Amino acid sequence: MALEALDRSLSATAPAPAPAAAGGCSASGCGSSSDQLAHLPEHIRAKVHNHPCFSEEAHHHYARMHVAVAPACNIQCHYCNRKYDCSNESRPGVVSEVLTPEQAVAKTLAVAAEIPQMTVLGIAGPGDPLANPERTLATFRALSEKAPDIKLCVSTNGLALPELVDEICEHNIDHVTITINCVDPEIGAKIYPWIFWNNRRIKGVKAAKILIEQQQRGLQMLCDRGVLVKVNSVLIPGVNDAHLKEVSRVVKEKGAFLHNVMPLIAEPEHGTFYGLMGQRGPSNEELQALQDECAGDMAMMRHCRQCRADAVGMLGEDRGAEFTLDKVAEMDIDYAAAMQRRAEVHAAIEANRAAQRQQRSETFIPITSLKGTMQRRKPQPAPAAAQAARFAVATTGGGVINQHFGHAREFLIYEAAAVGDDVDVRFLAARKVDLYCAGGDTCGDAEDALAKTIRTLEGCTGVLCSKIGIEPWDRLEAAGLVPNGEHAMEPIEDAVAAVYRELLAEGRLDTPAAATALSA
Ligand code: CLF
Ligand code: SF4
Repeated sequence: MALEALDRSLSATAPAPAPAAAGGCSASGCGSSSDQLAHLPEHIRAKVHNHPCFSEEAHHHYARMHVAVAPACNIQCHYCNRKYDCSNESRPGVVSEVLTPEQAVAKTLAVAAEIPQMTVLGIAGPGDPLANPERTLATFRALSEKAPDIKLCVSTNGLALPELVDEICEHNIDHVTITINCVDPEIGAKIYPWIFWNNRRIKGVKAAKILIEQQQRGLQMLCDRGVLVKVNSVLIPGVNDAHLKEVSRVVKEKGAFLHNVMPLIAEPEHGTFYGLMGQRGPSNEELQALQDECAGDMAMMRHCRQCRADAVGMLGEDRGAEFTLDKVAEMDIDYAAAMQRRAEVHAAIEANRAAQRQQRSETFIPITSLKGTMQRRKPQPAPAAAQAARFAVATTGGGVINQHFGHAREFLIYEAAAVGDDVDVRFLAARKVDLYCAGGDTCGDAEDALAKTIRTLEGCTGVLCSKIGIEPWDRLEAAGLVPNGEHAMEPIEDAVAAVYRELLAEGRLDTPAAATALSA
């Protein structure tokens, strides 16, 4: 691995500077979403602690990659065009390069050496991995021998699942995602026009009934064998939106670990049935409302990026272009040596996570003045029953605020709310934006991009980033958003709690933007 790659990953995960005084984020009230795994038994935590999809905290630190070895599919979804990747697990619109198992293994070893924080190899398309069992299982088999430190993960529509459960367990595939959009065949018939089953094409309600039965059987069998199952559901307004709470209840009862409700992506240019019929996807607010409703029944995933079937890197970034087949062929990988470096990087990441947890529990909230002079003051209790407010955060990972506003391709949305004397901070979603500033002479469309970004951040009260220019600062303020560049390299939840307290103390949460957040 190139030394600078190791340096980059280590510096990205270096412990955040510890504040100088004591007080306590927990003690002073930062209810962190990062402690979401604390209640789980040790053996489950060990399985998910470095899986960026199964653990929200892990996604700040660890990366995943997909290898596109599975071209065929055994069903048709109305939101899928076979020219594109399987949209059960990846967004439509980009075709993947289909790999042989051998090519997939070579690529995985190359990525593991170059991106040591990559911990999970997933197969998620471009068709259905279990409709291509030989290619999928051959890839997993080779990787479990050659790269035993990488977790294996597969995503499926579930039709072929029950018959393959034993092999999945044999290959140490500890994480399985099943896309379950319904448990009612009448609703299923509106989503799936046909399935291919026992060498026959079956249509309508009968097809949906078989698919649902197979999905539920497969889910139960995996849970009975201790495999962690995540259920993905595509939220299709007017089709299954009122039904997904029931789906959540049923899959939780069977033992699913996590439910990931994803928005339908349907554009006419994708050529899908829904896209051509004008079926709309949900708004951010509709998606979040449904996730909140389902959350009463089970743990929800909210940080999904609907990534490509050949995605490489941290969630939200795509480094696939660095690992095309020709580039991989030129790399000389010593995987034994790479494993040593991977272990060092993982140890550094875990030390960083431990330091952040410690900081959350021991330090007071740092407060900075809007003029930029660092000040500290004792934590001030938030008034009881104060309102919730949302904040958009620019980060490249590591769990800290470390990205320039103009370089952000996405913002993480957090909600802060006073609960008694504490401030509870929870992660809500990731929202993609166009790059506002690419540097040099490429900011020609910056005006437009900024206007779009501001629209994307609708409902937020403030924006936290490591730095921000004067012009976007003014534009954000004019749009009713509070920009803040004062918390660079601080843990996200601490910084959000600090800004929330500051605005609350100054009586600035009664702005229209804050009101929008509350009414959403
Ligand atoms: Fe890939 Fe999926 Fe495994 Fe993750 S993705 S197979 S569970 S390693 Fe993750 Fe991407 Fe969302 Fe999938 S962010 S689309 S949930
Ligand atoms: Fe497309 Fe995936 Fe559905 Fe198959 S399961 S039709 S590849 S979205």
